Amino acid sequence: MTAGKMETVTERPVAAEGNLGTYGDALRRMSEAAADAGDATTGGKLAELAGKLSLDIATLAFCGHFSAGKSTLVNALCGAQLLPSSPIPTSANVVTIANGEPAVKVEFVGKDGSVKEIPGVSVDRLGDLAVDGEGVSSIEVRYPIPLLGDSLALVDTPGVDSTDGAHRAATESALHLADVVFYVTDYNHVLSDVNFRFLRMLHQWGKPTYLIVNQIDKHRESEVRFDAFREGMSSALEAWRIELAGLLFLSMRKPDHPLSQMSELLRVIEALKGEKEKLLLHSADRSARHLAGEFKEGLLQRQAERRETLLAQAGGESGLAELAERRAALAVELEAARTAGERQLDGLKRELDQLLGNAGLTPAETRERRVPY
Ligand SMILES: Nc1nc2c(ncn2[C@@H]2O[C@H](COP(=O)(O)OP(=O)(O)O)[C@@H](O)[C@H]2O)c(=O)[nH]1
Ligand SMILES: [Mg+2]
Repeated sequence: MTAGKMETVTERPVAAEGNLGTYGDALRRMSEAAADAGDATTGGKLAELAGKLSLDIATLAFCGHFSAGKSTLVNALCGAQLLPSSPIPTSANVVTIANGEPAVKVEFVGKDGSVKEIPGVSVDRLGDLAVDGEGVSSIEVRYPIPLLGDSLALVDTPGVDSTDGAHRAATESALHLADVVFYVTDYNHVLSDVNFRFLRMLHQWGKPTYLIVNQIDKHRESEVRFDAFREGMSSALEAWRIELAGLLFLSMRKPDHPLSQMSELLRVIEALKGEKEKLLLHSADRSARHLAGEFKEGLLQRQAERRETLLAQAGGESGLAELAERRAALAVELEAARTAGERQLDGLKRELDQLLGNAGLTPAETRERRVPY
């Protein structure tokens, strides 16, 4: 694949048919069915998916190593310094940005697990919260960003290599809900295993993924020819069996660097905007199938657990074998008793026939004394 030959995600076939409304209804029915069958977790996730579909906005998530330049890129796309950017790990939270009048909605989880909103946060204070938002569960920002229109939202995530479990979990759940992923890597770290493992996982999820090699200003043609570098990347992607929706090179530091493809990225985002409905259906369909798989796994697990419980009640495998033996022995006994009973009955019948057959031999006076019917 070459950077110049760019296809948009939606040039690929989309599995889902129908429109957002009918698909949303189907997801809600699936959610109820899962909850009724005792799987509240999957039921909740399906309901969340239906809720996301009804928002009618496609989300483009930016993920990758910390310091790859994700926040710098998201700021550039927004045309404003909304997010903190620095060489040390900064973004501690998943931040969602949509077009609109400037506003910030911050939610945090209290010690008792309840979700509360922090009122009156201004866009200028966003940086502090995104960096040091202990307990902050979600940050949603609105800002006038014509590029997004009312079709798209951008999501900035902490690094995929974050050592904080909560950040990793937040990143993962943001990626689950993302319709398209832009995986950003620093030019110097392109070939790291973490990148390929992550890209492979996104591919397996069926998530349309664009790979952005940022900091291309660090490239030195005297060290390695750009063509050779790109070839090396293509081979590695092939070896890992990763299919990308596209590959782009950028420099946030030097926007007019000859290798930078910012205008191409903007063209891709414009194209995605026009394909919003297809994107939403595609990812809802993928996620629904994934959740159906999880539901099935859960069901099998619960059945296995029930079997274990019943088995324990029966005294384990040996108890079960004993019970089976005893059942077989009883069946034999029952059969024997039945046969003996039948044999006895036959004997009685024969005796009776004999008695009645002998009736002709009864003396005449006895016969005459019989009461007529
Ligand atoms: N040389 C160079 N540095 C960059 C580029 N993009 C971002 N940086 C710097 O890399 C550091 C990390 O950027 P940031 O956006 O915070 O990365 P994030 O952790 O992925 O969000 C900052 O100091 C940026 O100024 C680039 O294209 N070239
Ligand atoms: Mg960041």
